[in-house]
Amino acid sequence: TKSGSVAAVDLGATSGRVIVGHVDTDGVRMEHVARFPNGPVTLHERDREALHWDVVDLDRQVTAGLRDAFGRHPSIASIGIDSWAVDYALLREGRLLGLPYHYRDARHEQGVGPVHAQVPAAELYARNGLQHLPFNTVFQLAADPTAPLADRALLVPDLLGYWLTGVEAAERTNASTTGLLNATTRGWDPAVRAAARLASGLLPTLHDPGDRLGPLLPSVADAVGGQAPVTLVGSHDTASAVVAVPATEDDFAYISSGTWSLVGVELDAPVLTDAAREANCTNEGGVDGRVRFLKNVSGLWLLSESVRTWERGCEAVDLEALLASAAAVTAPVPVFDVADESFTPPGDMPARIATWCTEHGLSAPASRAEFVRSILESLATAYASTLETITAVTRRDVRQVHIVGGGSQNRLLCQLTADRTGLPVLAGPVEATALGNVLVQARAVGLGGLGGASLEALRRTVAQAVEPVRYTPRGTSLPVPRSTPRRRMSV
Ligand code: LFR
Repeated sequence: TKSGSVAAVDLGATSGRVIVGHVDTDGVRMEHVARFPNGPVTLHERDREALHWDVVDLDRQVTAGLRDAFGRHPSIASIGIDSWAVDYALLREGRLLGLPYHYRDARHEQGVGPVHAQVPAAELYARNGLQHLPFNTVFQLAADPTAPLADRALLVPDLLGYWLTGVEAAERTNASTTGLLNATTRGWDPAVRAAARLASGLLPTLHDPGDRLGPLLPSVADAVGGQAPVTLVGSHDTASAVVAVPATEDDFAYISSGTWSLVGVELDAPVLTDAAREANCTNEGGVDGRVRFLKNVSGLWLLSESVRTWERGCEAVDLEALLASAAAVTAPVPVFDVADESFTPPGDMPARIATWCTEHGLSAPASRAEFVRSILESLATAYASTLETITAVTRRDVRQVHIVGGGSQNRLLCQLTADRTGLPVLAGPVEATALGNVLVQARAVGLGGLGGASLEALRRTVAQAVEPVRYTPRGTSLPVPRSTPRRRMSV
Protein backbone atom coordinates (compact mmCIF):
# COMPACT_ATOMS: atom_id res chain seq x y z
CA THR A 1 0.00 0.00 0.00
CA LYS A 2 2.96 2.32 -0.35
CA SER A 3 2.45 5.71 -1.93
CA GLY A 4 4.58 7.05 -4.73
CA SER A 5 4.73 8.80 -8.06
CA VAL A 6 4.99 7.78 -11.72
CA ALA A 7 5.51 9.84 -14.86
CA ALA A 8 3.10 9.60 -17.79
CA VAL A 9 4.21 10.81 -21.20
CA ASP A 10 1.12 11.43 -23.35
CA LEU A 11 1.63 12.56 -26.95
CA GLY A 12 -1.51 14.05 -28.44
CA ALA A 13 -2.39 15.62 -31.76
CA THR A 14 -1.50 19.18 -30.90
CA SER A 15 0.67 18.78 -27.84
CA GLY A 16 2.64 16.33 -25.79
CA ARG A 17 2.68 16.35 -22.01
CA VAL A 18 4.58 14.93 -19.10
CA ILE A 19 2.32 14.42 -16.12
CA VAL A 20 3.31 13.07 -12.73
CA GLY A 21 0.68 10.93 -11.08
CA HIS A 22 0.85 10.74 -7.29
CA VAL A 23 -0.78 7.58 -6.06
CA ASP A 24 -1.66 6.60 -2.52
CA THR A 25 -4.48 4.75 -0.79
CA ASP A 26 -6.65 7.88 -1.01
CA GLY A 27 -6.46 7.89 -4.80
CA VAL A 28 -4.60 9.64 -7.59
CA ARG A 29 -3.49 13.22 -8.04
CA MET A 30 -2.21 14.47 -11.38
CA GLU A 31 0.49 17.12 -11.64
CA HIS A 32 1.18 18.65 -15.04
CA VAL A 33 4.91 19.07 -15.40
CA ALA A 34 5.58 19.86 -19.05
CA ARG A 35 3.67 20.64 -22.21
CA PHE A 36 5.19 21.00 -25.67
CA PRO A 37 3.90 21.21 -29.24
CA ASN A 38 3.48 18.02 -31.27
CA GLY A 39 2.17 19.21 -34.60
CA PRO A 40 3.16 17.43 -37.82
CA VAL A 41 6.01 18.84 -39.91
CA THR A 42 5.64 19.26 -43.66
CA LEU A 43 8.66 18.23 -45.73
CA HIS A 44 9.01 18.41 -49.47
CA GLU A 45 9.27 15.04 -51.19
CA ARG A 46 10.00 15.36 -54.94
CA ASP A 47 6.48 15.90 -56.24
CA ARG A 48 4.51 16.53 -53.06
CA GLU A 49 4.57 17.82 -49.52
CA ALA A 50 4.57 15.04 -46.93
CA LEU A 51 3.43 15.12 -43.30
CA HIS A 52 5.80 13.69 -40.70
CA TRP A 53 6.28 13.33 -36.97
CA ASP A 54 9.10 15.46 -35.61
CA VAL A 55 10.33 12.61 -33.41
CA VAL A 56 13.76 14.11 -32.88
CA ASP A 57 12.33 17.23 -31.31
CA LEU A 58 9.85 15.08 -29.42
CA ASP A 59 12.67 13.03 -27.91
CA ARG A 60 14.31 16.25 -26.78
CA GLN A 61 11.05 17.52 -25.26
CA VAL A 62 10.31 14.25 -23.50
CA THR A 63 13.81 14.24 -22.02
CA ALA A 64 13.40 17.84 -20.85
CA GLY A 65 9.96 17.06 -19.41
CA LEU A 66 11.27 14.02 -17.54
CA ARG A 67 14.12 16.16 -16.23
CA ASP A 68 11.54 18.57 -14.78
CA ALA A 69 9.62 15.61 -13.35
CA PHE A 70 12.68 14.11 -11.64
CA GLY A 71 13.71 17.60 -10.49
CA ARG A 72 10.43 17.91 -8.61
CA HIS A 73 10.12 14.27 -7.57
CA PRO A 74 13.45 12.39 -7.51
CA SER A 75 11.78 9.14 -6.43
CA ILE A 76 9.60 8.67 -9.53
CA ALA A 77 9.03 4.92 -9.62
CA SER A 78 8.21 4.38 -13.29
CA ILE A 79 7.72 6.03 -16.68
CA GLY A 80 5.00 5.16 -19.23
CA ILE A 81 4.42 6.44 -22.75
CA ASP A 82 1.26 6.60 -24.87
CA SER A 83 0.25 8.22 -28.10
CA TRP A 84 -2.20 7.86 -30.94
CA ALA A 85 -2.28 4.60 -32.85
CA VAL A 86 -0.98 3.28 -36.18
CA ASP A 87 2.11 5.45 -36.77
CA TYR A 88 5.52 3.80 -36.81
CA ALA A 89 9.22 4.46 -37.31
CA LEU A 90 11.52 2.36 -39.47
CA LEU A 91 15.00 1.46 -38.28
CA ARG A 92 17.99 -0.41 -39.61
CA GLU A 93 20.58 -1.79 -37.22
CA GLY A 94 19.06 0.30 -34.47
CA ARG A 95 19.21 3.58 -36.40
CA LEU A 96 16.23 5.65 -37.44
CA LEU A 97 15.73 5.60 -41.23
CA GLY A 98 13.90 8.91 -41.54
CA LEU A 99 11.12 10.83 -39.87
CA PRO A 100 7.98 8.70 -39.43
CA TYR A 101 5.03 9.60 -41.60
CA HIS A 102 1.95 11.06 -39.95
CA TYR A 103 -1.25 9.11 -40.66
CA ARG A 104 -2.91 12.23 -42.04
CA ASP A 105 -0.39 12.14 -44.87
CA ALA A 106 -2.20 11.01 -48.03
CA ARG A 107 0.47 8.46 -49.06
CA HIS A 108 -1.22 5.55 -47.26
CA GLU A 109 -3.97 5.43 -49.89
CA GLN A 110 -1.60 3.70 -52.28
CA GLY A 111 -1.15 0.82 -49.87
CA VAL A 112 -4.77 -0.32 -49.69
CA GLY A 113 -5.04 -1.82 -53.20
CA PRO A 114 -1.87 -3.94 -53.05
CA VAL A 115 -2.73 -5.37 -49.61
CA HIS A 116 -6.33 -6.16 -50.54
CA ALA A 117 -5.07 -7.82 -53.75
CA GLN A 118 -3.19 -10.29 -51.53
CA VAL A 119 -5.72 -10.62 -48.70
CA PRO A 120 -9.30 -9.67 -49.64
CA ALA A 121 -11.00 -7.32 -47.17
CA ALA A 122 -13.23 -10.04 -45.69
CA GLU A 123 -10.28 -12.35 -45.00
CA LEU A 124 -8.27 -9.46 -43.60
CA TYR A 125 -11.09 -8.72 -41.17
CA ALA A 126 -11.39 -12.38 -40.17
CA ARG A 127 -7.70 -12.22 -39.24
CA ASN A 128 -7.16 -8.81 -37.70
CA GLY A 129 -10.73 -7.82 -36.74
CA LEU A 130 -9.91 -4.21 -37.55
CA GLN A 131 -12.19 -1.59 -39.03
CA HIS A 132 -11.01 -0.48 -42.43
CA LEU A 133 -9.20 2.81 -42.04
CA PRO A 134 -7.00 3.58 -45.04
CA PHE A 135 -4.20 4.69 -42.72
CA ASN A 136 -3.93 1.45 -40.72
CA THR A 137 -0.22 0.64 -40.34
CA VAL A 138 -0.38 -2.32 -42.70
CA PHE A 139 -1.49 -0.03 -45.56
CA GLN A 140 1.00 2.67 -44.61
CA LEU A 141 3.86 0.16 -44.59
CA ALA A 142 2.81 -1.27 -47.93
CA ALA A 143 3.06 2.26 -49.38
CA ASP A 144 6.31 3.19 -47.62
CA PRO A 145 9.30 3.33 -49.98
CA THR A 146 11.66 3.00 -47.01
CA ALA A 147 10.11 -0.22 -45.65
CA PRO A 148 12.26 -2.59 -47.76
CA LEU A 149 15.39 -0.96 -46.31
CA ALA A 150 14.33 -1.47 -42.70
CA ASP A 151 15.00 -4.37 -40.37
CA ARG A 152 12.68 -3.08 -37.64
CA ALA A 153 9.44 -1.15 -37.30
CA LEU A 154 8.54 0.42 -33.96
CA LEU A 155 5.27 2.16 -33.17
CA VAL A 156 5.93 5.71 -31.99
CA PRO A 157 5.57 5.13 -28.21
CA ASP A 158 7.77 2.04 -28.62
CA LEU A 159 10.32 4.15 -30.51
CA LEU A 160 10.53 6.63 -27.65
CA GLY A 161 10.70 3.72 -25.20
CA TYR A 162 13.57 2.31 -27.24
CA TRP A 163 15.41 5.62 -27.15
CA LEU A 164 14.94 5.75 -23.38
CA THR A 165 15.93 2.15 -22.60
CA GLY A 166 17.63 0.62 -25.64
CA VAL A 167 15.00 -2.15 -25.65
CA GLU A 168 12.92 -2.87 -28.76
CA ALA A 169 9.41 -4.18 -28.12
CA ALA A 170 5.86 -3.94 -29.43
CA GLU A 171 3.22 -3.06 -26.85
CA ARG A 172 0.15 -5.14 -27.63
CA THR A 173 -2.73 -2.61 -27.44
CA ASN A 174 -1.07 -0.35 -29.97
CA ALA A 175 0.09 -3.34 -32.04
CA SER A 176 -3.60 -4.27 -32.32
CA THR A 177 -4.20 -1.13 -34.40
CA THR A 178 -1.62 -2.01 -37.05
CA GLY A 179 -3.70 -4.58 -38.90
CA LEU A 180 -0.79 -6.98 -38.54
CA LEU A 181 -1.97 -8.56 -35.28
CA ASN A 182 -4.32 -11.52 -35.32
CA ALA A 183 -7.42 -10.66 -33.26
CA THR A 184 -7.89 -14.23 -32.05
CA THR A 185 -4.33 -15.40 -31.30
CA ARG A 186 -3.22 -11.86 -30.30
CA GLY A 187 0.11 -12.61 -32.03
CA TRP A 188 1.50 -11.16 -35.28
CA ASP A 189 -0.32 -12.62 -38.27
CA PRO A 190 2.23 -14.07 -40.73
CA ALA A 191 -0.20 -14.05 -43.68
CA VAL A 192 -0.98 -10.35 -43.31
CA ARG A 193 2.69 -9.54 -42.87
CA ALA A 194 3.50 -11.40 -46.06
CA ALA A 195 0.66 -9.65 -47.92
CA ALA A 196 2.24 -6.30 -47.11
CA ARG A 197 5.60 -7.77 -48.23
CA LEU A 198 7.25 -7.15 -44.88
CA ALA A 199 10.35 -9.01 -43.71
CA SER A 200 9.70 -11.47 -40.90
CA GLY A 201 12.04 -9.79 -38.41
CA LEU A 202 10.53 -6.35 -38.96
CA LEU A 203 8.01 -6.65 -36.13
CA PRO A 204 9.45 -6.91 -32.62
CA THR A 205 8.41 -9.22 -29.80
CA LEU A 206 5.00 -8.41 -28.34
CA HIS A 207 4.56 -7.40 -24.70
CA ASP A 208 1.58 -6.50 -22.56
CA PRO A 209 0.73 -3.36 -20.61
CA GLY A 210 2.25 -3.72 -17.16
CA ASP A 211 5.40 -5.40 -18.49
CA ARG A 212 8.65 -3.70 -17.67
CA LEU A 213 10.51 -2.48 -20.74
CA GLY A 214 13.78 -1.74 -18.95
CA PRO A 215 15.72 0.84 -16.96
CA LEU A 216 16.78 4.13 -18.52
CA LEU A 217 20.01 3.97 -20.52
CA PRO A 218 22.88 5.47 -18.51
CA SER A 219 23.11 8.45 -20.89
CA VAL A 220 19.36 9.06 -20.54
CA ALA A 221 19.47 8.72 -16.75
CA ASP A 222 22.18 11.33 -16.83
CA ALA A 223 20.17 13.66 -19.06
CA VAL A 224 16.99 13.42 -16.99
CA GLY A 225 18.77 13.44 -13.63
CA GLY A 226 17.14 10.28 -12.30
CA GLN A 227 16.55 6.58 -12.82
CA ALA A 228 13.32 4.60 -13.15
CA PRO A 229 12.12 1.75 -15.31
CA VAL A 230 9.96 2.34 -18.35
CA THR A 231 6.77 0.34 -17.81
CA LEU A 232 4.58 -0.54 -20.78
CA VAL A 233 1.10 0.94 -20.47
CA GLY A 234 -1.81 0.86 -22.86
CA SER A 235 0.48 2.77 -25.24
CA HIS A 236 -2.45 3.30 -27.59
CA ASP A 237 -3.94 6.44 -26.06
CA THR A 238 -7.47 5.10 -26.49
CA ALA A 239 -6.58 1.91 -24.59
CA SER A 240 -5.33 4.04 -21.69
CA ALA A 241 -8.43 6.26 -21.85
CA VAL A 242 -10.74 3.23 -21.64
CA VAL A 243 -8.91 2.06 -18.50
CA ALA A 244 -9.89 5.35 -16.86
CA VAL A 245 -13.62 5.23 -17.65
CA PRO A 246 -15.12 5.80 -14.18
CA ALA A 247 -17.64 2.99 -14.56
CA THR A 248 -19.22 1.43 -11.52
CA GLU A 249 -21.66 -0.77 -13.51
CA ASP A 250 -21.01 -2.93 -16.55
CA ASP A 251 -23.83 -1.74 -18.80
CA PHE A 252 -21.89 1.21 -20.16
CA ALA A 253 -20.64 2.40 -23.51
CA TYR A 254 -17.77 4.85 -23.74
CA ILE A 255 -16.89 7.70 -26.02
CA SER A 256 -13.25 8.64 -25.82
CA SER A 257 -13.67 12.09 -27.22
CA GLY A 258 -10.69 14.09 -28.41
CA THR A 259 -9.27 14.64 -31.87
CA TRP A 260 -11.20 11.47 -32.69
CA SER A 261 -14.27 10.09 -30.97
CA LEU A 262 -13.94 6.41 -30.26
CA VAL A 263 -17.40 5.07 -29.60
CA GLY A 264 -17.74 1.56 -28.24
CA VAL A 265 -18.03 -1.06 -25.56
CA GLU A 266 -15.57 -3.37 -23.83
CA LEU A 267 -15.82 -7.09 -24.57
CA ASP A 268 -14.00 -10.23 -23.42
CA ALA A 269 -13.59 -11.65 -26.92
CA PRO A 270 -13.54 -10.25 -30.44
CA VAL A 271 -16.66 -10.19 -32.63
CA LEU A 272 -15.59 -11.10 -36.17
CA THR A 273 -19.01 -11.61 -37.76
CA ASP A 274 -20.07 -10.33 -41.18
CA ALA A 275 -22.33 -7.84 -39.41
CA ALA A 276 -19.36 -6.45 -37.47
CA ARG A 277 -17.28 -6.19 -40.64
CA GLU A 278 -20.07 -4.63 -42.69
CA ALA A 279 -20.64 -2.05 -39.97
CA ASN A 280 -16.85 -1.42 -40.00
CA CYS A 281 -16.54 -2.00 -36.26
CA THR A 282 -13.11 -2.64 -34.85
CA ASN A 283 -11.76 -5.13 -32.30
CA GLU A 284 -8.80 -3.32 -30.81
CA GLY A 285 -6.81 -4.73 -27.95
CA GLY A 286 -7.45 -3.35 -24.49
CA VAL A 287 -5.50 -3.57 -21.27
CA ASP A 288 -5.75 -7.01 -19.57
CA GLY A 289 -6.66 -8.70 -22.84
CA ARG A 290 -10.02 -6.96 -23.10
CA VAL A 291 -11.39 -6.07 -26.51
CA ARG A 292 -12.24 -2.48 -27.35
CA PHE A 293 -15.12 -3.02 -29.74
CA LEU A 294 -15.63 0.40 -31.24
CA LYS A 295 -15.84 2.65 -34.25
CA ASN A 296 -13.82 5.72 -35.08
CA VAL A 297 -16.17 8.65 -35.42
CA SER A 298 -14.47 11.90 -36.28
CA GLY A 299 -14.06 14.26 -33.37
CA LEU A 300 -13.05 17.65 -32.10
CA TRP A 301 -10.59 17.72 -34.97
CA LEU A 302 -13.44 19.24 -36.99
CA LEU A 303 -13.78 22.01 -34.45
CA SER A 304 -10.08 22.59 -33.82
CA GLU A 305 -9.28 22.72 -37.55
CA SER A 306 -12.14 25.19 -38.01
CA VAL A 307 -10.76 27.36 -35.22
CA ARG A 308 -7.28 27.10 -36.76
CA THR A 309 -8.73 28.24 -40.09
CA TRP A 310 -10.46 31.22 -38.50
CA GLU A 311 -7.32 32.11 -36.59
CA ARG A 312 -5.33 32.21 -39.82
CA GLY A 313 -6.73 35.70 -40.19
CA CYS A 314 -4.56 36.46 -37.14
CA GLU A 315 -7.63 36.81 -34.99
CA ALA A 316 -7.68 34.81 -31.76
CA VAL A 317 -10.89 32.84 -31.31
CA ASP A 318 -12.38 32.52 -27.84
CA LEU A 319 -13.66 28.97 -27.81
CA GLU A 320 -15.79 29.38 -24.69
CA ALA A 321 -17.63 32.33 -26.21
CA LEU A 322 -18.01 30.55 -29.51
CA LEU A 323 -19.48 27.47 -27.79
CA ALA A 324 -21.88 29.70 -25.87
CA SER A 325 -23.09 31.30 -29.09
CA ALA A 326 -23.39 27.85 -30.69
CA ALA A 327 -25.57 26.75 -27.77
CA ALA A 328 -27.81 29.77 -28.41
CA VAL A 329 -28.39 29.00 -32.10
CA THR A 330 -32.08 28.41 -32.71
CA ALA A 331 -32.12 28.17 -36.51
CA PRO A 332 -31.87 24.62 -37.85
CA VAL A 333 -28.33 23.68 -38.83
CA PRO A 334 -27.25 21.01 -41.30
CA VAL A 335 -26.21 17.59 -40.03
CA PHE A 336 -23.34 16.33 -42.18
CA ASP A 337 -21.46 13.05 -42.40
CA VAL A 338 -18.51 13.56 -40.06
CA ALA A 339 -16.86 10.42 -41.45
CA ASP A 340 -16.50 11.82 -44.96
CA GLU A 341 -12.86 11.35 -45.96
CA SER A 342 -12.61 14.93 -47.18
CA PHE A 343 -12.38 15.93 -43.51
CA THR A 344 -9.27 13.81 -42.73
CA PRO A 345 -6.36 15.97 -43.94
CA PRO A 346 -5.54 19.27 -42.21
CA GLY A 347 -7.07 22.32 -43.88
CA ASP A 348 -9.98 24.70 -44.21
CA MET A 349 -12.69 22.70 -42.44
CA PRO A 350 -15.51 25.30 -42.68
CA ALA A 351 -15.05 25.43 -46.46
CA ARG A 352 -15.11 21.63 -46.70
CA ILE A 353 -18.21 21.41 -44.52
CA ALA A 354 -19.90 24.04 -46.70
CA THR A 355 -18.95 22.09 -49.82
CA TRP A 356 -20.31 18.86 -48.33
CA CYS A 357 -23.61 20.58 -47.51
CA THR A 358 -23.98 22.13 -50.95
CA GLU A 359 -23.19 18.83 -52.64
CA HIS A 360 -25.88 17.15 -50.53
CA GLY A 361 -28.56 19.77 -51.18
CA LEU A 362 -28.32 21.38 -47.73
CA SER A 363 -27.70 25.00 -47.03
CA ALA A 364 -24.34 25.58 -45.41
CA PRO A 365 -24.08 27.14 -41.94
CA ALA A 366 -24.24 30.92 -42.13
CA SER A 367 -22.05 31.99 -39.22
CA ARG A 368 -19.27 30.66 -37.02
CA ALA A 369 -21.79 29.88 -34.30
CA GLU A 370 -23.84 27.88 -36.80
CA PHE A 371 -20.74 26.03 -38.02
CA VAL A 372 -19.89 25.02 -34.47
CA ARG A 373 -23.47 24.00 -33.76
CA SER A 374 -23.56 22.03 -37.00
CA ILE A 375 -20.30 20.22 -36.12
CA LEU A 376 -21.54 19.30 -32.63
CA GLU A 377 -25.01 18.25 -33.84
CA SER A 378 -23.36 16.12 -36.52
CA LEU A 379 -21.00 14.52 -34.01
CA ALA A 380 -23.79 13.78 -31.52
CA THR A 381 -25.93 12.32 -34.32
CA ALA A 382 -23.01 10.11 -35.40
CA TYR A 383 -22.43 9.04 -31.77
CA ALA A 384 -26.06 7.96 -31.49
CA SER A 385 -26.17 6.00 -34.73
CA THR A 386 -22.79 4.38 -33.97
CA LEU A 387 -24.02 3.29 -30.55
CA GLU A 388 -27.10 1.80 -32.15
CA THR A 389 -24.91 -0.19 -34.52
CA ILE A 390 -22.57 -1.33 -31.76
CA THR A 391 -25.37 -2.50 -29.50
CA ALA A 392 -27.08 -4.29 -32.40
CA VAL A 393 -23.90 -6.09 -33.46
CA THR A 394 -22.83 -7.06 -29.91
CA ARG A 395 -26.37 -7.50 -28.51
CA ARG A 396 -25.22 -5.54 -25.48
CA ASP A 397 -27.59 -3.71 -23.24
CA VAL A 398 -26.22 -0.20 -22.84
CA ARG A 399 -27.82 1.98 -20.16
CA GLN A 400 -25.31 4.80 -19.82
CA VAL A 401 -22.66 6.53 -21.86
CA HIS A 402 -19.36 7.68 -20.42
CA ILE A 403 -17.66 10.50 -22.29
CA VAL A 404 -14.00 10.87 -21.37
CA GLY A 405 -11.24 13.09 -22.77
CA GLY A 406 -11.36 16.66 -24.04
CA GLY A 407 -14.93 16.36 -25.35
CA SER A 408 -16.19 15.66 -21.84
CA GLN A 409 -15.66 19.35 -21.09
CA ASN A 410 -17.79 20.43 -24.03
CA ARG A 411 -21.17 20.83 -22.34
CA LEU A 412 -23.05 21.37 -25.56
CA LEU A 413 -21.62 18.18 -27.07
CA CYS A 414 -22.40 16.17 -23.91
CA GLN A 415 -25.99 17.44 -23.73
CA LEU A 416 -26.60 16.83 -27.43
CA THR A 417 -25.19 13.32 -27.01
CA ALA A 418 -27.62 12.61 -24.17
CA ASP A 419 -30.47 14.01 -26.28
CA ARG A 420 -29.59 12.06 -29.42
CA THR A 421 -28.86 8.74 -27.69
CA GLY A 422 -31.70 9.05 -25.20
CA LEU A 423 -29.27 7.83 -22.53
CA PRO A 424 -27.72 9.52 -19.53
CA VAL A 425 -24.24 10.80 -20.28
CA LEU A 426 -21.57 10.79 -17.58
CA ALA A 427 -18.83 13.20 -18.54
CA GLY A 428 -15.22 13.08 -17.39
CA PRO A 429 -12.45 12.73 -16.56
CA VAL A 430 -10.90 15.01 -19.13
CA GLU A 431 -7.46 13.50 -18.45
CA ALA A 432 -8.58 9.90 -18.99
CA THR A 433 -5.63 8.92 -21.16
CA ALA A 434 -2.97 10.18 -18.77
CA LEU A 435 -4.91 8.68 -15.83
CA GLY A 436 -5.08 5.28 -17.51
CA ASN A 437 -1.38 5.50 -18.22
CA VAL A 438 -0.66 6.35 -14.55
CA LEU A 439 -2.96 3.64 -13.13
CA VAL A 440 -1.46 0.82 -15.18
CA GLN A 441 2.02 1.88 -14.05
CA ALA A 442 0.92 2.24 -10.43
CA ARG A 443 -0.55 -1.27 -10.53
CA ALA A 444 2.62 -2.67 -12.10
CA VAL A 445 4.95 -1.18 -9.50
CA GLY A 446 2.48 -1.75 -6.64
CA LEU A 447 1.57 1.77 -5.53
CA GLY A 448 -1.47 2.83 -3.52
CA GLY A 449 -2.60 -0.71 -2.88
CA LEU A 450 -3.30 -1.15 -6.59
CA GLY A 451 -0.88 -4.07 -7.06
CA GLY A 452 -2.83 -6.87 -8.74
CA ALA A 453 -6.01 -4.76 -9.01
CA SER A 454 -8.61 -5.67 -11.64
CA LEU A 455 -9.58 -3.21 -14.34
CA GLU A 456 -12.87 -2.76 -12.49
CA ALA A 457 -10.99 -1.81 -9.32
CA LEU A 458 -8.89 0.69 -11.27
CA ARG A 459 -12.11 2.20 -12.64
CA ARG A 460 -13.56 2.49 -9.15
CA THR A 461 -10.41 4.39 -8.16
CA VAL A 462 -11.10 6.84 -10.99
CA ALA A 463 -14.76 7.15 -10.01
CA GLN A 464 -13.69 8.06 -6.47
CA ALA A 465 -11.13 10.58 -7.66
CA VAL A 466 -13.28 12.44 -10.20
CA GLU A 467 -17.03 12.55 -10.07
CA PRO A 468 -18.46 12.63 -13.61
CA VAL A 469 -20.90 15.39 -14.63
CA ARG A 470 -24.32 13.93 -15.45
CA TYR A 471 -26.38 14.98 -18.50
CA THR A 472 -29.94 13.74 -18.76
CA PRO A 473 -31.61 13.30 -22.18
CA ARG A 474 -34.27 15.89 -22.93
CA GLY A 475 -36.67 16.68 -25.74
CA THR A 476 -34.59 18.02 -28.61
CA SER A 477 -36.69 21.19 -28.80
CA LEU A 478 -35.37 22.31 -25.43
CA PRO A 479 -32.49 24.74 -25.53
CA VAL A 480 -29.08 23.54 -24.41
CA PRO A 481 -27.87 25.25 -21.24
CA ARG A 482 -25.40 27.98 -21.98
CA SER A 483 -22.01 27.88 -20.41
CA THR A 484 -20.81 31.18 -19.07
CA PRO A 485 -18.17 32.66 -21.33
CA ARG A 486 -14.95 33.05 -19.37
CA ARG A 487 -13.18 35.24 -21.92
CA ARG A 488 -14.50 37.45 -24.65
CA MET A 489 -13.76 36.84 -28.27
CA SER A 490 -10.89 39.16 -29.14
CA VAL A 491 -11.22 40.79 -32.54
C1 LFR B 1 -7.05 8.61 -30.96
C2 LFR B 1 -6.47 7.58 -31.90
C3 LFR B 1 -7.49 6.60 -32.39
C4 LFR B 1 -6.85 6.15 -33.66
C5 LFR B 1 -6.39 7.47 -34.21
C6 LFR B 1 -5.29 7.42 -35.21
O1 LFR B 1 -6.09 9.53 -30.56
O2 LFR B 1 -5.40 6.89 -31.29
O3 LFR B 1 -7.78 5.56 -31.49
O4 LFR B 1 -7.69 5.46 -34.53
O5 LFR B 1 -5.99 8.21 -33.08
O6 LFR B 1 -4.15 6.84 -34.67
